[in-house]
Amino acid sequence: QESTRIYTKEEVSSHTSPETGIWVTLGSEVFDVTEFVDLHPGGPSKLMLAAGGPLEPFWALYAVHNQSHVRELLAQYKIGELNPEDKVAPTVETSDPYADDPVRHPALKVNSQRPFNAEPPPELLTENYITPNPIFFTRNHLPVPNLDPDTYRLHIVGAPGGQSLSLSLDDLHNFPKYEITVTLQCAGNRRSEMTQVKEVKGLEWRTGAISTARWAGARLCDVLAQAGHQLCETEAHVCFEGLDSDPTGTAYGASIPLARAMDPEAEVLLAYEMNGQPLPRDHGFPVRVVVPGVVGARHVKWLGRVSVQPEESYSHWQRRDYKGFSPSVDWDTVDFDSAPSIQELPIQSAITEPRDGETVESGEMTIKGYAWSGGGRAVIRVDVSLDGGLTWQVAKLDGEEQRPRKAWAWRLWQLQAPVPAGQKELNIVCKAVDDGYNVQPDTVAPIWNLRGVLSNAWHRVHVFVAP
Ligand code: HEM
Ligand code: MTE
Ligand code: MO
Repeated sequence: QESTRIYTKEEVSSHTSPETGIWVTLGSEVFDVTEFVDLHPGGPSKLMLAAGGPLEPFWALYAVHNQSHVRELLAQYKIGELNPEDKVAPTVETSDPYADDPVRHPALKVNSQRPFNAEPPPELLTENYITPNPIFFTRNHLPVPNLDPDTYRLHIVGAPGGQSLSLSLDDLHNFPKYEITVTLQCAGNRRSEMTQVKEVKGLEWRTGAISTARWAGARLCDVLAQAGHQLCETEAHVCFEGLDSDPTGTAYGASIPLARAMDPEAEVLLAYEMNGQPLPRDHGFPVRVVVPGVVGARHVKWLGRVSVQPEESYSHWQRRDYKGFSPSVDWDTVDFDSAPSIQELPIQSAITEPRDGETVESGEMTIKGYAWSGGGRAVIRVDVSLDGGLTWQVAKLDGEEQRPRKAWAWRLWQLQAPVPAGQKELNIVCKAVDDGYNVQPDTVAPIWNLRGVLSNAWHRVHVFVAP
């Protein structure tokens, strides 16, 4: 018969390093998570904050842990129970760091409340070519900072021989103003389809982690030039830091290659307006980076600091996340240094109407969706099938014309088609082609990856036909 090992709080608190083993508690249970630390999807440094003590105050910040798969994972590391006499001191009443988050639109489908992550429902997403600000998808990793526009300063670290800048909002407005239409897509868009193949770690985005706005602001190349930066022969990166930070004071960060930042044709913006309005708080008020054609993760919000460095940002989100791997790589074999950070995204399209499982009337039907490709590549065609991919019809592209090599924004598309007679069910499929003739893979399994990013297989919805 097994007897449960009992530990005191003091014993637990002395296990905070790889040498002693790393222990944590949840409720009255004790866990040795030494082996898990380097595998933690949120990064080892975050997990280490809880080493030697209770997880509760930290997990209160990151509701992503309130899932059965996380509890099951933790259970594997259980080594015993806390001494019942050794009363767990009531943890310091942590005031809710999210209490000051903005009020959100009720139409948003919330994937996580704290931090806030939400997507517009598909039928609203393609209602407008420009996504209205209140329903633009939101991907936050941390509480939304509340920044005072009057005292806000953007720090630009100067080049050797140049000068560092501390720019107020007025200073930024004094640079020439550019306005461009750019689609932002999260690397995790359509992750839920990957989850159906095999579990992945990440938010369950459906087709709505993508939206389009008109962004206005100063060009990053103009601001960098004023700080003395120029394109150099050696590889260099522009690192961005947000003013949102976690309990350790670590800010959200990311970087892009200097070559893209300095290229006027790449149109990278320090944006202070979204669809003619000051940026909403959720989208980076007062200033964010907009990197056309590049994955959402590099469009750093609440921008505080810009520097040019010989290497990519050391941020967790640049180095330990937002990378793609072979389907057979798992959390115990992954080597994050072996893959490049995601920058440009592959060709993508999805059906927004009708919805999966819907019943459509016989006669004529309308199929709607979006299509977009990274790196400024234009969408040249969207093919739609009503019979699971046996035969195809070409959809009509709507929305703004795309500029060659600067196709930063999506095309919406639609197809009016007669519902094939005598069918009780339809398997509707869409796939897009960009101007490099890149196509989407037909199924998701061969592109499955442990983080569930780059999910761009043919999009399929199954509908019933009303008798
Ligand atoms: C994500 C487990 C401790 C912060 C996750 C996920 C798992 C996990 C399984 C991925 C969940 C999903 O996306 O479905 C654990 C375990 C812990 C632990 C077993 C303790 C032994 C902590 C601590 C912190 C933390 C102490 C913060 C101080 C995070 C964050 C993410 C995360 C921020 C989300 C990463 C992202 O998607 O951006 N954790 N965690 N975790 N964890 Fe933990
Ligand atoms: N910038 C900061 N400072 N903090 C963040 O959490 N999330 C990134 C990026 N910029 C993030 C950030 C990610 S992963 C995405 S997809 C986009 O912001 C989402 O931008 P949105 O919320 O305006 O749609
Ligand atoms: Mo993202």
